[in-house]
Order: sequence, then structure tokens, then C-alpha cells
Amino acid sequence: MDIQPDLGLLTDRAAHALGQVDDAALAEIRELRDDFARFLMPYKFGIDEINTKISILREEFSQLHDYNPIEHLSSRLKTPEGIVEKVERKGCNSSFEAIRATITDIAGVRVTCSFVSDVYRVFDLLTGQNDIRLMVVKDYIANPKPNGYKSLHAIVEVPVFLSDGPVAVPVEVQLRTIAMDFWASLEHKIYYKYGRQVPVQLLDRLKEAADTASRLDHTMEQLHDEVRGTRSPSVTMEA
Ligand code: 0O2
Repeated sequence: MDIQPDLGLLTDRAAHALGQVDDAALAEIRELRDDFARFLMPYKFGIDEINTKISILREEFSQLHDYNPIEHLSSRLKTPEGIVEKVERKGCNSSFEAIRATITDIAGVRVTCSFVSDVYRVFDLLTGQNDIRLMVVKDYIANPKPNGYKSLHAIVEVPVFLSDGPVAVPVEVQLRTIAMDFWASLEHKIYYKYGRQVPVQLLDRLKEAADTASRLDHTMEQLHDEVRGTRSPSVTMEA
């Protein structure tokens, strides 16, 4: 069955433009759309695999240690527009093969943890699994970006079992604390609001806010350890 676009949903201009497209070109566009959907499918499954692994770690940790190191788990599949923009920015060939080899953040999972030590613990537990291959690590916690951005980034390869055999799918995993996440989401909004030309004063205040967030992370972790009895109190209690 040939599905025709509902021209009633389009503006006159768009309907007119669509009317000029011949059948062969329309068939090519449909084929490209279907190829893109097929290309993206394993990445979606890669996200599912990593989400399952993180969820298992979270639940097991809660049961065994009565403590949950993972506050929040989210994921996203890069949109075709986002992929095309990155292909252009990187100057890479636009064949699916070249994209597969060059763009390693098509599948992305973000893990928000309570404390910095949890970030490294979850990273070790995930990358220590023997079906996971660690490809790249960027430790922006140990080495923050000049703007103050902090997170631990890992590109991991996870096997996805399709009907014609396994494929290794790269997934970008970003691990950060709640404070780092709060900072990064505001910085991202500001960056886009100003079309990437953020005023210097705002950049300075963002850097200050990143330093404040780091101190908060440090203090909260100290308090948490003291309350759990894994660290002696840093203040002397009055008698
Ligand atoms: P999205 O939609 O969040 O995925 P590149 O990927 O080429 O731009 P690189 O060096 O390969 O850069 O990747 P890197 O440094 O590991 O960072 C990629 C992702 O980390 C970004 O994805 C952001 O999600 C996040 N990130 C990196 N630096 C910053 C920063 O300064 N501020 C904020 N808020 N986030 C950052 P994308 O591709 O930008 O988009």
C-alpha cells in the first residue's frame, strides 16, 4: 500500500514543494529514511543493554548494602539531524560505514550519582563486566574543562544479539554527581540561549558556580561518610 502524505496537514508552500517532487525522488527519500531507521536500531538496543546493566547494579546495591549510589538514569539516541550536524562538524564521510566508525556518541546514557566516589564505583562495576569493552575514557572530574565542566565520560562497546548475529555497539556513558548535573544542564541552557557567545561575566560566574558545586560535593560526601561511620567526624563535639 502506497501511503500518501496528508496534504491537509501541510502549509500551502510545503504542499506545493512536495507536489514538485517526482515519484523517483520521493522513493529515494523514503529509502533513506528507512535506511536511517535500520542504522539507528542497534544503537537503541545498545542503550537498552547498558540501562539494564546499570539498573541491575542499582537494585543489587540497594538490596545488599541498603544504599543506592545511583540517583538518576537517563538516555538518548542522537537524532538524524544531530548526527548530520556532527558529521559536518567533524568533516567525516557521510556513508553509514564512516558514521559508524567516527561518531561514537549516537547512543548515550547518563548516570547521575549521589557522590563522586559513587561515580567511580559505578564506572568500575560497569566497565569490569567481561562483555563490556572500554574504548575511551575522559575524566573531566580529575581534569575539569576550563569552563568548570565536570563528568566522567566513557565510550564502551556492548554486544547486541540480532537475528543475524552479534554486533558490538558503542555507547557513550556519562557519569556525574547531582551537583555536576545541575551545573551542566544550566550551562547547556545558557550556552544555547546566547548562541554560544556567552558574555564573559556570565562565564566567570558559571566557573565560580562550578567551584561551589565541587565544594558542595566534597562536604556532602564527608557528612555522608561520617553519618555512616566510615569516616571520623571532622568537627569536635562539645561535651
Ligand atoms: P549531547 O546532546 O549532550 O550529546 P564532541 O562530541 O566532538 O562535541 P568530544 O570531545 O568528542 O566532543 O566529546 P566530549 O568532550 O566527551 O563531550 C561530549 C558531550 O559531553 C557533549 O555532548 C555534552 O553532553 C557533554 N559536554 C562536554 N563538554 C560540556 C560542557 O562544557 N558543558 C556541558 N553542559 N556539557 C558538556 P554534545 O555532543 O554536546 O551533545
